[in-house]
Amino acid sequence: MTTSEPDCLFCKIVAGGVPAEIVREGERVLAFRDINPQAPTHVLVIPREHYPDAASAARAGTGLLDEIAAEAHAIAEAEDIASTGYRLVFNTGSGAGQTVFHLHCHLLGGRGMEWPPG
Ligand code: IU
Repeated sequence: MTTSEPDCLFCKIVAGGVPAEIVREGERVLAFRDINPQAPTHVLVIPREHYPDAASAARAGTGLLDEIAAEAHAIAEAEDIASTGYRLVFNTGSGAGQTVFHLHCHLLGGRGMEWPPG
């Protein structure tokens, strides 16, 4: 495992080289607003270390997915959407719409959600 990838956009956000509207900063995770929001609240929660996707972090036994879910819930509470409900999405693989290959969890809320998702 490498902790940072030179060409990874989200590693650059972690390093402060690419601007982002930071919502919360933890020791191992960082949360910032998505630049192309799909809901009134659309925040990305990412690990500071580079993992290409959720499965690779899970395989490595990092505990990061627990931390990301807890962080997302704390943000949902702060944005007052926890009680109405919110959605967490880990797009995994290009066929599922993953475009940035640094593990990230989409936290979406503040509007009604449909199922199945598009
Ligand atoms: P995806 O699950 O890999 O498709 O999500 C990547 C997200 O990263 C997507 O929603 C983009 O709008 C978002 N994003 C961003 O917030 N800041 C950026 O500089 C870039 C993409 I490039």
